Amino acid sequence: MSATYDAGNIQVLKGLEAVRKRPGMYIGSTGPRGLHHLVYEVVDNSIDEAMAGYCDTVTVALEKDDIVRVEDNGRGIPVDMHPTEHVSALELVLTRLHAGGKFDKGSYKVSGGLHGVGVSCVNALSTWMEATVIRDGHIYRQKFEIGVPKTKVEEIGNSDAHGTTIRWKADKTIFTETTTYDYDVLKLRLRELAFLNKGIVIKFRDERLENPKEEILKYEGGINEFVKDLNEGKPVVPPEPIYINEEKDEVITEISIQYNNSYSENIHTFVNDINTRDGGTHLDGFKNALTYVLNKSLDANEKLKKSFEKDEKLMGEDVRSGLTAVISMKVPEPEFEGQTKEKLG
Ligand code: 0RA
Repeated sequence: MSATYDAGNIQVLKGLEAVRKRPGMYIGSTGPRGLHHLVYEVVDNSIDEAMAGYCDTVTVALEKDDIVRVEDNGRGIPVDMHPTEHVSALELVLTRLHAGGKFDKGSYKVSGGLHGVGVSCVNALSTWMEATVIRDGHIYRQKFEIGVPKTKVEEIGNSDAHGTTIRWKADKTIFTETTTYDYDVLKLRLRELAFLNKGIVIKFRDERLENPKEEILKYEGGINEFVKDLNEGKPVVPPEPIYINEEKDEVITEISIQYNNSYSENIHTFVNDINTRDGGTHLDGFKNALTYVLNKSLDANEKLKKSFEKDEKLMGEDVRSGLTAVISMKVPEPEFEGQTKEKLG
């Protein structure tokens, strides 16, 4: 590593220091939620690479000693020197706040979403991190401690494969409550990601066990399978969920709906794979459209109209009773609102 502390270098150290000083600001908490969030941050990058069409498999492994490994078979983070920053692209991604692979404009990379802070924050909050990149016939590695590079990018071998592997150990002095990952908590989110990104293969491994276990999360049916899973065990209409997939003005909208025999409303909305728990314009639009469309078709159905009073209309609550729906949108630059940034503006 260069021993000269130029302005850029000092900025990086200041950035890392800010993250370590107020970790909650970046990852929400330093409790178990924040700890698990580290995994989501790193996995997000590999999912983006998959969604861009460059990889099909992401492996998440819980190793002994509270170490996590996230591996993908994508292009590999570039290791060449950045023309003006005088460090490798890999080092930039791993040390600069908000340099999280946002090279390709026009991708649906999460920006300003719930945390969405990038792998550099995970690096800053880790006792150590190790990045391995395979590309252009070579295997490269760089090591870090609490976010600071401990080696340059080193060529450590040859391979004709390609991909990126990030390993890290969360810092016990930051995550004072626990640094042990809960398999079931992580599985829930990884499964959700597999539903939301159909066809992607997520291999989830627990290598802490005497006999390591591996589960493969893969849903060719995408959010349709999500809805079927939510309706599991209940009588449903129609037998297969109704599926809508539209792209307009660079916004992709995917909707899957199916009724069950309950009276409850069960709508899950996502923007760029982030659960918009507080809803937003997409949910409002969907609800209005559903009520409008069903009233339209009621209007056009003389037979059905007989069981209604004159001018009687279906209310929103009526058409959503027993409804299970998943709405997943991909938006280039979404604006999130509210306390927890879980509402789409
Ligand atoms: C920007 C450019 C290129 C790859 C990536 C980002 C990339 C980032 C991550 C993070 C985890 N896995 C990743 N895989 C790829 C490649 C640009 C090129 O090769 O032309």
